[in-house]
Amino acid sequence: MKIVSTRTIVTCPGRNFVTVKLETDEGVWGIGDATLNGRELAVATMLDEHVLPCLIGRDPGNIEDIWQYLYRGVYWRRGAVNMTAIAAVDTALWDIKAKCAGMPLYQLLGGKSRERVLVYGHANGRDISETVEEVARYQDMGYQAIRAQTGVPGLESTYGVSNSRTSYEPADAGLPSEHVWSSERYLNHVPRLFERLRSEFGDELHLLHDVHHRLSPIEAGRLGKALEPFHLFWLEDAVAAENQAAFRLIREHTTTPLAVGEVFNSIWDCKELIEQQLVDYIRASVVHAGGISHLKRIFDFASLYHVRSGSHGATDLSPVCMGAALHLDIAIPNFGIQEYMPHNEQTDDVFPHAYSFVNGHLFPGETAGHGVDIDEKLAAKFPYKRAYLPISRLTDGTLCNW
Ligand code: GCO
Ligand code: MG
Repeated sequence: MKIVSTRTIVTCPGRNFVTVKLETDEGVWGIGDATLNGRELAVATMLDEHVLPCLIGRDPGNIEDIWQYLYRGVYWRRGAVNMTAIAAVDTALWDIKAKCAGMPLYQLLGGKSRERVLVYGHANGRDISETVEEVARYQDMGYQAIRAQTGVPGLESTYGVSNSRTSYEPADAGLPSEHVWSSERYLNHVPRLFERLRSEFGDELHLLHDVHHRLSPIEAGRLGKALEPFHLFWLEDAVAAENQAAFRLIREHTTTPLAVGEVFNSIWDCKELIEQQLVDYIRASVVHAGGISHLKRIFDFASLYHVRSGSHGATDLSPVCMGAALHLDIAIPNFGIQEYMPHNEQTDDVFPHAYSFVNGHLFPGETAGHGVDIDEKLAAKFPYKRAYLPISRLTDGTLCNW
């Protein structure tokens, strides 16, 4: 079998998505997600100009060799744009292989290690009472794990919290918006939220919280310690993780479980964190960490050190990434949890998919391949719109981590 045609499809059914489609001489095709929020066309250009032309005539069955060809063969390694492009090709190749085998992808990854995939949803409120209402609403929808975020008094807006009570979407049209951040105000406020949530909802519900890389290691230690009585499932992205050793300081101060990795794109970004057991969950995703092949390598490595998976699943990752992630989630031994933010209706129409949500869990479905397709005609009706993630500044104007 040979790859005979390739293309990149950019569409914006509410937000931008980039998709790779590979077609073979036997009429089987596969698709992969190539979306990198705020830098979408960089990946599309990388694919169109540099990656996809090298695939014509290759046997799509040689997934590992094609991965190595695109990674080692180009001299310039790693990087979000590069690894997202490789991820898209890898995901499309696994889709083709599973379709040829007539099996859902998880069968090729070793079969099911569990019956269903535990997911967490997002409850956000402008203040604590609104977050409490939202957590109750998510519980009513069947969620057994809920990420809780709240607005911080004195700060006009906070990441993760929509000002309009619609579902949260950080990317802005036009140039990036700028938000003001104060770690001190945040640190004083967040423990109050979780104290209230435990008193309202009891001990059983899994509660998670995302810090979005905002704190210093010692501040993160303080937060983890303050949250210990409310036993979080995890505290996410407490600090930026370029300096992996920084997590040691957090660990020295708290037993709150730590999660990190949504901006990682390679096993080398997680190596020290995993090997030294500085985190409990690794949150890398299929689309940003080199595809099914590389993410499985990361999770297998993590399994040696009691680190479990918790893949990023925000709405800026397309349904193609979600579909592929679910096959990995159901197959690997060290699955932890999967993030799930449902896409809007238009996105679901552009990307018909086999996965389904039932009672706090996702099921990948039994369709051959990863179970997600793209309606190209419909996709063409939603042209690309430039959008950026916001910028964050301290009260004195100093730029800080988004
Ligand atoms: C999450 C993430 C998102 C990111 C977004 C950036 O945990 O889901 O932190 O909220 O901000 O995916 O592209
Ligand atoms: Mg996050």
